[in-house]
Amino acid sequence: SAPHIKSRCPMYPGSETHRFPVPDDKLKWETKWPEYKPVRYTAPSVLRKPDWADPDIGSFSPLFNSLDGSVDRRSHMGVYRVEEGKPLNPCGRTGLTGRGLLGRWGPNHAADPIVTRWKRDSTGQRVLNTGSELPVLQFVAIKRKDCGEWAVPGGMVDPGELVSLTLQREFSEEALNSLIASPKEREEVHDRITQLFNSPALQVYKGYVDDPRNTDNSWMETVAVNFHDETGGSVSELPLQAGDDAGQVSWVDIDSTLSLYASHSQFLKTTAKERNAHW
Ligand code: RP5
Ligand code: MG
Ligand code: MG
Repeated sequence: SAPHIKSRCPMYPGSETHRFPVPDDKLKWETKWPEYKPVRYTAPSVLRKPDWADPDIGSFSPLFNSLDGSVDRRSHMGVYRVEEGKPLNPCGRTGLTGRGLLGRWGPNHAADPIVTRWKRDSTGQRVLNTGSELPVLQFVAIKRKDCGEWAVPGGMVDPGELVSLTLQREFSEEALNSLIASPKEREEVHDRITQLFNSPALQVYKGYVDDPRNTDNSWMETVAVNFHDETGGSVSELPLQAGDDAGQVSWVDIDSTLSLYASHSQFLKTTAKERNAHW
């Protein structure tokens, strides 16, 4: 897999903790590096033992690389190494051990719904990019409250939850604010969104996410799926409203200059290419 970069960001998010700097040639666990002295950090919010987090290793030995009760500890990247009872990041060193802000030892599974429509002018015609002469796609983006970066409205797969449900649930919570709408509104929105999320979709990515929260022992993985409103009559008309961990929500034009959270722009590149849209 490609070398992770954001997983080596100098300051660990939401903390005053500096990662031990890891150069590209020292990423791999197979590369001997006796001088490697990663910092240990697990956020107070995780140590407080919320229901979404594992206990600390020692008192607890989960079934790594398998389905552990309802918690899926298998990686999309294949079998990962476990050393001294701790799982090792499949993309190599990050400069920090422990779990940081992540709840699970090993893979932390998320799902990313990429909802798209064609950009249209006031007469309803699809807008072409003047350079590539290809139609411009737009996707529903949220501004994350934790870091202020724009992102796909993704979220964690609950234990035992089907990924198809996570995709729809997270989109509804973060981009439609289903958490506060009136029961009648909620039903209308729910019906329309259920239709879109049950229409033929395109899986654009499955695997490791280069997320700034990753550590040597805990990392994000995702399944990113594109749901496309071809005619503009479906989700395009729904009122977007930011909710949960989203501060803002907006339709955003897709192109190669997008700077997004984690490795999300990579998912959009695949989406644009697959849909024959401008990138
Ligand atoms: C990213 O974090 C995933 O791609 C997904 O978008 C997101 C899930 O975490 P939360 O939004 O729940 O913080 O790595
Ligand atoms: Mg969420
Ligand atoms: Mg989220």
